[in-house]
Amino acid sequence: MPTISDTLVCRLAEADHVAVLTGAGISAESGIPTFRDPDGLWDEFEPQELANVEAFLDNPTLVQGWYQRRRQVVEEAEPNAGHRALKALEAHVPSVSVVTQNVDDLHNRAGSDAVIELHGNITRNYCVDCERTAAPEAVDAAIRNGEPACCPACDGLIRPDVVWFGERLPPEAVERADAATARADVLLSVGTSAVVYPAARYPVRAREHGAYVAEVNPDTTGVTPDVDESIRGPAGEVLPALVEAVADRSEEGAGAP
Ligand code: BJW
Repeated sequence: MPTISDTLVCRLAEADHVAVLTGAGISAESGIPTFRDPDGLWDEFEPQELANVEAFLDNPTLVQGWYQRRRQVVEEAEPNAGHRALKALEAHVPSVSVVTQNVDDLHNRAGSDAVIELHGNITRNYCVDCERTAAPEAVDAAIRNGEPACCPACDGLIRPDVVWFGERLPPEAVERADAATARADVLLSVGTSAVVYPAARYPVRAREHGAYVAEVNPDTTGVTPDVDESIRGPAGEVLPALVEAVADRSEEGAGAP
């Protein structure tokens, strides 16, 4: 098990508010590929070809099909020990916000109370023209017939509710994430390469506001030079050990005269 400092455990046990920035790495142990690792999604596909609005308008059937397959992988996946540990942290810290770049819904399914989805959610779809929500079954049926999935109400194209490059993040999510990271006593950056903005700014921003910042990742990331502590290991092992250490420390504190 990689070393976890006493400072981090103490700061978490004493924190009023913890913010956790998560990325694809936390879901890797649930069998969902990351983007930029070897064997990641973008080892096989160019993001320019699939994850932007121009690609979608050029070839909607291709892009809808790619997202439909990824949605199916996500629907079959289960939250892992890392997601569950973040839910368990709520028993020891008054307020925990999970600011996620992931679109896989696994923090919600693990039961985390305050999940802020910066890049949307692949399980939802909407019409690009009338913005009505579209049922995934409508997409599945069209793809089966080799046709672009279109809105039953206005015939507009249906797209996944995710944020592509060059698109604005949902303003309400950004507002909540800004507030959560500015008031955090501790920020954990978990399973993200921290190269995509504006999310990658949050660890730096939290530290500027006085938070203790730690990252959990087997590899170095874009924010490694800016964090107080790097724990080099998989989230599914490190986070349960970290939360157990915080629970032990909280119990010791409660028992103190
Ligand atoms: C493990 C592990 C284990 C493995 N345990 N860890 C400022 C500076 C420079 C550029 C910009 C800037 N501001 C904006 C930009 C442009 C752009 C950007 O950031 N470009 C950079 C690439 C340079 N940003 C945008 O375009 C954003 N929009 C925006 O800023 O709009 C402004 C605007 C204003 C007004 C009007 C209009 C526009 C949008 C960004 C959207 C990102 N979308 C994607 C795709 C989502 C849909 C989909 O799923 O297909 O989001 S890109 C992709 O990257 C996805 C992810 O959420 C995101 C981050 O990736 P993540 O999660 O970090 O994954 P990986 O694969 O990179 O890393 C995995 C990590 O896990 C690795 O470190 C592993 O080591 C680790 N790991 N196993 C723990 N078991």
